[in-house]
Amino acid sequence: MTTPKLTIDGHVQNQLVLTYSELAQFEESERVLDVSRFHPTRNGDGVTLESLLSRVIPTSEASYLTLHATADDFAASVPLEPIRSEGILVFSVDGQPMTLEQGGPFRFLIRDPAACHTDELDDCANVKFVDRIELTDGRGRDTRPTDDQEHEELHRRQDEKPTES
Ligand SMILES: Nc1nc2c(c(=O)[nH]1)N[C@H]1C(S)=C(S)[C@@H](COP(=O)(O)O)O[C@H]1N2
Ligand SMILES: [Mo]
Repeated sequence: MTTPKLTIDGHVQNQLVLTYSELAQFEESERVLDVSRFHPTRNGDGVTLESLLSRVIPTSEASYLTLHATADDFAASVPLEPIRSEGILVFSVDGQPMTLEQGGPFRFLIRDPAACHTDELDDCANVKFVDRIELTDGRGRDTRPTDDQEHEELHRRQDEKPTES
């Protein structure tokens, strides 16, 4: 099996490719332990979005954070400024790499998301299986549902195929 990698690219000074073991070596102050404190139904440990951004250094053109999940062809694009202090990248559960069933190997989380499709920073932007974080000039790819019906359909599809969703 190949080692899962997370690419951070787009409008950045230094593109970066990270693995679980590299993320596990981040400084204590960059870590976010036990995300169930923010989301009772979710768990695991991560690092702050800010710690990732400080390594890639977004350029002045970067205004959106576009999160890509190749595994199920899902994407969400959120404005960079408000997400900076709110974003977490979860990569570990119980000291082990986060599994696909848990939404891993990498999962984006917003500390305090709005209800689904009520805001740009909503629960639907908590992208699972993220393999690429792209800094974009304006809004990038976004496949999030835009109304209740689309949202229900997406969740129905995920429930039918739990390991792929
Ligand atoms: N890759 C991927 N991430 C995704 C989705 C998806 O279909 N694919 N659904 C989103 C939606 S609509 C919601 S509400 C949350 C649900 O997260 P949960 O399963 O942890 O409750 O994940 C989001 N992240
Ligand atoms: Mo959602």
